[in-house]
Amino acid sequence: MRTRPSLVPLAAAATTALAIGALAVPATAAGPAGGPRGEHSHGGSHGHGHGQKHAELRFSTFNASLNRLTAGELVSDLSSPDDPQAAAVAETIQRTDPDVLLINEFDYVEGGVAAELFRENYLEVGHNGAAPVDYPYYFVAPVNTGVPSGLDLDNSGTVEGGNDAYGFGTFPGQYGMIVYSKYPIASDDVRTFQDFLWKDMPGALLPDDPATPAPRDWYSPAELDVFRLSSKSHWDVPIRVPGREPVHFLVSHPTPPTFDGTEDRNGTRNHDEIRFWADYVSGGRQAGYIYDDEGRRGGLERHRHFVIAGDQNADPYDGDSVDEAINQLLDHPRVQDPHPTSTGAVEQARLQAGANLTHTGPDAEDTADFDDVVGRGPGNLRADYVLPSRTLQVRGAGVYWLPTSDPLFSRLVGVYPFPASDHRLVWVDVRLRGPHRR
Ligand SMILES: [Ca+2]
Ligand SMILES: [Ca+2]
Ligand SMILES: [Ca+2]
Ligand SMILES: [Ca+2]
Repeated sequence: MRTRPSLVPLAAAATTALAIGALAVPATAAGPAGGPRGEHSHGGSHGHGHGQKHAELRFSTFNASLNRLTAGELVSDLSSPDDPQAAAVAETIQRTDPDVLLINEFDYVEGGVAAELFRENYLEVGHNGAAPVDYPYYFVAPVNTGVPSGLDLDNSGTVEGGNDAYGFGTFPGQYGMIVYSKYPIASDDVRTFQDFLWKDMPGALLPDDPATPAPRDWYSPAELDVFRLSSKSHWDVPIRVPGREPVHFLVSHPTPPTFDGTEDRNGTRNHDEIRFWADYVSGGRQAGYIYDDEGRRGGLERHRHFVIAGDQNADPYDGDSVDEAINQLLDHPRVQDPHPTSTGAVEQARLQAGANLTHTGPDAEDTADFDDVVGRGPGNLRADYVLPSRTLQVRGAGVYWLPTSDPLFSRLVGVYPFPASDHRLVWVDVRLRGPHRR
């Protein structure tokens, strides 16, 4: 374990304090007093910053399975510090110590109630010798999962249940997401894309009902008039790093490309949910069709720093996603892929065998431990991504998939049924150059 030198000059810290006072915090965000910390240590291999010339940040994504079966259950579980799964998730976060973290599958609760309970009762409490971790800032907002559409979206003949919601879920907010940050969030500049309509994406892969001759008609015109592209939401959350240009944390959780029929309505939606960020970071005309929930049009300006994060539910080689779905990001000229790996994924692919034996993608890059029985599950996949813009210098990357020989394996990683999640935390360290670099 290495200690990272302080990243924040004193003068910049003072600026930060002013910025906190200026935060017009919407109901969806919170920013109590307290700037970025000074020194802290990281669990993984980690480069050093260089005094005050560079800032180095660890960005992470973690599908933490902090979703529950009913509304209110997550708040109930997080209200006391003794939920073993939440504790394993928190310890995983503490041992990897991200500066900016997206958690997928964290039920949305109004007023940040679940966000604050998890922070106070789990993240700020050390687990099994891991140091507590402090996130003075978070952003959370409503999602489409579990919100009834009132339409028969799965063409079952009745309007009911998770498949007829705007995104699959059995109550509003199930499988939501949250961003935690050690650095201030530019709350006024956050953009959300919960309401963006799929039909408004040019060339959308609208699914076809194979039983009719008309093309792309799985959804009726009336359904397409309200059908939202994002199965949860897409958020552009700008992170303020003192003395640097902000880093736009672009987060989402595209729907799994499964649980459908030959029309592949979820596979095509997954593809276009991923395409949304590809177009967004292209900017200019390519992003001209995009509008946010406040009606502002367009994508990201050129030369902006960004980090795309989330469970994209798409592996570049294996699994059920539409071919090329994730390559829209991996091959994007403004995006770099640090190829995070682990030794645990290699070991589990060998031990679990089954579908893993026919995979063409590298086992070392897997991030999710799915069912391996051939014909029943896809095997282990690369599903979770942290993809920085080419404006950022990558200093390191990894997947927190420990090998069985690690004493923490059974408590934090394990095998099905998992102690924390079927997904692994992915981290990427990036360096932001100082403003006066020659
Ligand atoms: Ca239905
Ligand atoms: Ca048709
Ligand atoms: Ca597996
Ligand atoms: Ca694999």
